[in-house]
Amino acid sequence: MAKKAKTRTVAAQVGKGGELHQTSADGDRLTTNHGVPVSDNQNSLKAGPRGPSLLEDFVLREKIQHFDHERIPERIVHARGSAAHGYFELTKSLARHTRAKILTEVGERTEVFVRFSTVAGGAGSVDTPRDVRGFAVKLYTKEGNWDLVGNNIPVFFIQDAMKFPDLVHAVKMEADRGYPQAASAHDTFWDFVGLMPESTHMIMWAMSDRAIPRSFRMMEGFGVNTFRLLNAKEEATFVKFHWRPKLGLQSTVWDEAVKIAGADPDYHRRDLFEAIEAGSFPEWEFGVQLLSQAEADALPFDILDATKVIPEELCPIQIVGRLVLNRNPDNFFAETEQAAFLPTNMPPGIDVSEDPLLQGRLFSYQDTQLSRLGTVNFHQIPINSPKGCPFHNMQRDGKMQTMVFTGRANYEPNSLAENGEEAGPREDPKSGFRSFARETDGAKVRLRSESFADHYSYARLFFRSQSEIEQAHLASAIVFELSKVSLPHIRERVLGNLGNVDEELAKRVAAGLRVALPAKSKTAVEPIDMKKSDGLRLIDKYSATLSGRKVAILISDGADGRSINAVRKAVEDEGATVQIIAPWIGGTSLKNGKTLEADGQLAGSPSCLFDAVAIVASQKGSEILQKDAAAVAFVSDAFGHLKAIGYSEEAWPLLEKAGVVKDASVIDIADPAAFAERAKSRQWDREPKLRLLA
Ligand code: HDE
Repeated sequence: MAKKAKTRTVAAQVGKGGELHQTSADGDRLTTNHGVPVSDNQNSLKAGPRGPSLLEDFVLREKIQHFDHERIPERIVHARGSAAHGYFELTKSLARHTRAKILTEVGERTEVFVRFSTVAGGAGSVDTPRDVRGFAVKLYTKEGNWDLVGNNIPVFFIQDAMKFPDLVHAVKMEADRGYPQAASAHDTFWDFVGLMPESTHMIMWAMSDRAIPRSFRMMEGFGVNTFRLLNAKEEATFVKFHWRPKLGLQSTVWDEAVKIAGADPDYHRRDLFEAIEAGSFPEWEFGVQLLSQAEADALPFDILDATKVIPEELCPIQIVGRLVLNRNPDNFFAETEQAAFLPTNMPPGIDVSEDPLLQGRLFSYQDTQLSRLGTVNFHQIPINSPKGCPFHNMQRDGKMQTMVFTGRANYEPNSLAENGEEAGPREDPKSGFRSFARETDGAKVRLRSESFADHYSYARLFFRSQSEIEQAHLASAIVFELSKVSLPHIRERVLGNLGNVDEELAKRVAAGLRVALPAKSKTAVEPIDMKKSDGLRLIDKYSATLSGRKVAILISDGADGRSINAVRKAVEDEGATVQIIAPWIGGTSLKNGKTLEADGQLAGSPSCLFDAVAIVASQKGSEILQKDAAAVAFVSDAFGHLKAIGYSEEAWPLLEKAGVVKDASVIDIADPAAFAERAKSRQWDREPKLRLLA
């Protein structure tokens, strides 16, 4: 009997966002893109069974041609990224400052799409290079999309958009050799940096552990540029936007980041996807720093200068909302790849400032979509369309026009309605977007304002505000990067600039490189000493928690199942997920004769992929593990990456072979709760004993 054909209509496949959804289960019959049923999807049309293929074969040609064009140009920066859907909810109204509904309607949930990214690497590059991370949020508000396209570092390398192409050329693969991929540790980047002292503050952040995050879920986000809020009376307030992760901040250590890159190039992508699949939804608080014009004028820097932060001590961050990511994209290409974030997307009540970096961004993002997505109609791609409200205007036609506009009126004003009035949408002076009526004066000039001239005070503030271990990481990161620079004069120039930040820092870096310390470089403005800001630290912001973290239990044949379960329970109770790692994926024979399947095979699951590890082995099992370099490295890396290591007594010889020295985070799992407690943090005081830091 013939199978009953599915009768799903196109309408039934329309998704929430208006997009056409199709799963491979839709429809029983394979067709061409134009609906012609296909009789054979295995063989091309040939002149005889062994003959050449025929040009006539439109089925083959259509299939291959579509495939040939599957890729679109990757983003020129931020090409490597991962995204998720979720919602934003306002918890405190900012009605005094803005008329934007998204910031005044408390409790309303607004759909969002958030894309995290690295900056320098290509779309296929690894997730854990030392790099800034993008934190781009598209909020589908009732008054149009609001794209808050930020980073995980609150400042930027340059002050004026004019320098952006130079910066990006310098950091990307070098022009002649096409490498290094996704790395700032090379001549051209540090050449640019040395010649552009305004980048020094950002360099401090980029060389700090912020640039090697543990997870997208454990990063802060910043709008970076200064924006304005506008209230109903057209009064303006300067605003800086912040996202703060509920899981706390956390980074990797550099050696760990390097090893993760090999062990799992998709480390952050997988982490985000798996967390959401498991129902562990990442969440951020949404905060604002608000400043009046007078308060901005009183700052020791220009609020339009994106190379400066406003220390929290000067202007506290008010938490006014939250962001939750609770749904993975259905299709990476359709959503994550085609998402187009535009800093020009702002609802009425939010406006830009004159920050010359932001001003350039207002052009660039719209423009780049034309080469990436190929048409002015990219706003019709479902991920980019407003979902919180309709959109209407008289723009028509263009490549890939998917809308069928009806009626004669495609211009405004017109009088084509039946009653002789105007047909179609009209401007709304009251609720429409209005720019802040800022007075402008002065001559048209190509100048950098004098108020942008201090390039070192904030770099100094940042460095001096860091804890000892963070300063050591920062100095060591610069040593690492400059060690990859081959031209001595480039290193020298950077060292000369560092002298203006902090003489001690410059000395430490020079000593780490074993080169002579040059004289300080000349400055446009003598840096000043500012009051230290604890808010600029990172490690202090780590939460001691296992929530959202991963613990590995490495087991051997003959391991005690009760011990394994006790460790598992102790860390799971604290919110961690557990993976059993063993030399064999198929099954390890436990002491009680039962078999336990592993979640990961040892050689493919090194300890760098976990936040803490426990080794539960029998004596014999431990002897076998000691002969396996992967097992020894599993332990020695966990130790080197300052992680808690739990061990069964029989496993101790393996730890010894791996060079483990007992400290507060090396714990006998006879006390699983103690292990779970230590697993919540890193053992920072171990580091100076096992790593040469600058
Ligand atoms: Fe971007 N940036 N950018 N940028 N940027 C792009 O837009 C640009 C800057 C940021 O997940 C591009 O759609 C200029 C600062 C993120 O799709 C491009 C300048 C900040 C993303 C572009 C800056 C950012 C981008 C490339 C200096 C933090 C990824 C593809 C004036 C506030 C968005 C695209 C996503 C992407 C231009 C500086 C963040 C070329 C000209 C500062 C998170 O248009």
